[in-house]
Amino acid sequence: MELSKRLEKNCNKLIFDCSDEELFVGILKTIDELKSEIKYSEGKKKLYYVSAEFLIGRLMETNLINLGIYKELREILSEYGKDLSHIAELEQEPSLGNGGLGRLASCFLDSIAYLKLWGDGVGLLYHYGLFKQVFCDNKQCEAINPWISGNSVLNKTDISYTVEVGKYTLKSRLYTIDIIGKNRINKLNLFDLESVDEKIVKTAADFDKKDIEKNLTLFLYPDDSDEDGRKLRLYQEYFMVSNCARLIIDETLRRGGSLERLDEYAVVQINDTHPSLIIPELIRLLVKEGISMDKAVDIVERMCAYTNHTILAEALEKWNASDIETTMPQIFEIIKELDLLIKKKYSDKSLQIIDENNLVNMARMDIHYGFSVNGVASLHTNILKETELNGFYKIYPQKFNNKTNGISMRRWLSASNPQLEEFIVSLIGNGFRDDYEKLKELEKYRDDELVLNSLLEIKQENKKILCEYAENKQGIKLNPQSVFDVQIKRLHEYKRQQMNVLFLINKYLDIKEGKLPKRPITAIFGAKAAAAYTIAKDIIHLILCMQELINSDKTVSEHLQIFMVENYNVTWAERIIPASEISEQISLASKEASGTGNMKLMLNGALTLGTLDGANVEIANLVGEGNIYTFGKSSDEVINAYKTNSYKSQKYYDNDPRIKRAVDFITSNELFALGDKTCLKRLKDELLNKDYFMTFPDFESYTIVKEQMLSDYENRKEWAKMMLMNIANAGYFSSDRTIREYNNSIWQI
Ligand code: 26V
Repeated sequence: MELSKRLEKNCNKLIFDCSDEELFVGILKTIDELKSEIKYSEGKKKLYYVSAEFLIGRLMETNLINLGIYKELREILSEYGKDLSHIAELEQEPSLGNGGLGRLASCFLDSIAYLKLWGDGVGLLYHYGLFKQVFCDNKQCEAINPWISGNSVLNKTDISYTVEVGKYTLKSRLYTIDIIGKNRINKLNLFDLESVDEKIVKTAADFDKKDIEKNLTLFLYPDDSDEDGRKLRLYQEYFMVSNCARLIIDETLRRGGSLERLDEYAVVQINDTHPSLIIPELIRLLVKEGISMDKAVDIVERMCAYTNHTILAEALEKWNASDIETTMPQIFEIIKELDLLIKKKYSDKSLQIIDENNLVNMARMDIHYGFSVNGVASLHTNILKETELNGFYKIYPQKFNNKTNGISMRRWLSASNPQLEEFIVSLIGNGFRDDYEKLKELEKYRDDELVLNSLLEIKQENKKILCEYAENKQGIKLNPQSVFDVQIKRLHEYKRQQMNVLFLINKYLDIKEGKLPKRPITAIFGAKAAAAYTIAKDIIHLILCMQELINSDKTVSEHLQIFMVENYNVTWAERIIPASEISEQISLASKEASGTGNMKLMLNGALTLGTLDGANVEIANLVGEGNIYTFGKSSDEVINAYKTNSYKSQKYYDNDPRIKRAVDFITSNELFALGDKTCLKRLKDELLNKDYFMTFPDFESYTIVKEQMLSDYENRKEWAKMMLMNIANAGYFSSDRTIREYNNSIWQI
């Protein structure tokens, strides 16, 4: 049936007469119909991608793209004066993730389905997910984020398991979200607790942490600064993997597979350590089915692969053995046995699962009892092999491999920047959709003035769209003629948003002294800080105070604006990224495992201002030195500085007047008048006495390179050429490439 007729049938009305809400429902029905017409076969081996987070974003537009009707529908609607992107705005964004790790999992699900591989995601259905960020008195406050009500992407299934854990008997319920690929539909399986009770939540995160039978699937990453909070997280992790293990076993048996050869039917990708308990749980279930312990260990070892996403010690999960013992004794017995086998074999204490402090090291269990360990960018994998996990690399060199992250081009180009995609198609055809490295063909237009001008025009259009969106959402008027300089990512000291603010403070003071930038600058931030992460919240406070100071000072705001978006999420990212011009990737070298925002921004024609960290290194290699702005200490220098404990921040403060001037301003009367003295003083003290992530040593080179970039921006033709080179070389970062690599070398489905 013709698409417009089908839509009218599903809306029960002529398109012209429909409201956006009616069209929204009609489009969902149309998607459901088309989905049900897709025929595909399953296969023998299936992938289970287990993850605590899936930051899926809205689904309508990517579903339409993957069904191949996005463009047609957009055109039909616009004939009737309707705007598909306005209609898509009606979808409530699911709140099931936090940052890069969760967004990566979602890009992977998209590519797995697009490449027609049989692989599902498995996680939890958090009713309130991560908190909603609201700004009050220039601070981040956390509010609950009820996203499920009326959400139509969730399908309730009749699958339910009874999970016995310690003194509890918990009943689960499986909900699924369809992941539409090219002629294939996979699922995101989200387990909920049947007895969960939203009513126990009073305000934001104020709820009884001990009431596991009611709270288990309410929040993602509940505060773990006390024992009850830690136990709740443990229960969540166990609930997730116990359900997943049951699902794997049931699905395998249903298609006639045998548990003795489970590894031929299922492969499990453990996304960071949150799902690591799947290893002892699968072993426990197999033993329960009559398989010997040795055999069960062997089967599970051939099924499980682990991805490491960080080297930050505080983010590598270690659980108190006594907490595991009291909350889940059956699992603890198995972990103890697994640990004993290792202790018998190796005397090296750094290899033990249960260490001398009686902590259970989840990553160590994954490495010993899985067949693959991968890092997420080449520098990161090398650091794992050479330093952090060197002891493991020595005994299992064959297990280690790199899988440089990728992004879904359907979402980060087709859906979020259709103007750019259409322009690319007009230049090189659409063959790149099956192999994004073909974007390289764009390089032949590097001296074509018409093409370069069009790139600048598309960017300008996208900047205007963002300005409108920002004004509607937050009532702020941005200047589309200014340079859009963007830092969007979780707030963490290692990502160094504080370095960016120190630069902006100096810029503010320069302007006050009459030193004006050639062109106005708009600094855009998007970031949530973990609720209990004090210094990260102080950095947000500083950004918001500076935003207020500047925006209420007309003489400055003509030249410099700061805009921090409230509740940064996938939907915001989809608006900001196409409009970005400078991509701030300024983590302390060695600390950012990969980054994926860096890839999205380059694909959309922003130029990277970055340290040689994570995937920035690979971006630099691909685009070549002339098309990226790098600065700062190398990862070797940083690793060495930590080893020798040689860094003292005070010295830099004393010797560099620009550092002193910016840092002192944090506690100036101007900012004290707008902010909280305690927070601002604490932040200044932290920088002066600690600065653990070495902001000061990189500050001078950051300032020089950023100024160079701002001055180069004025040569519009050369800038456009660099934009083109970035877009043309972004194809390597397609998650289709990453998934092909995972499948070829790890999953083999
Ligand atoms: C988590 C936590 C939680 C407790 C407070 C400190 C802290 C610090 C870092 C983390 C991150 C956990 C893992 C993670 O999200 N890693 C990100 O994974 C992305 C996808 O591979 C990658 O692009 C990012 O570089 C990496 O930070």
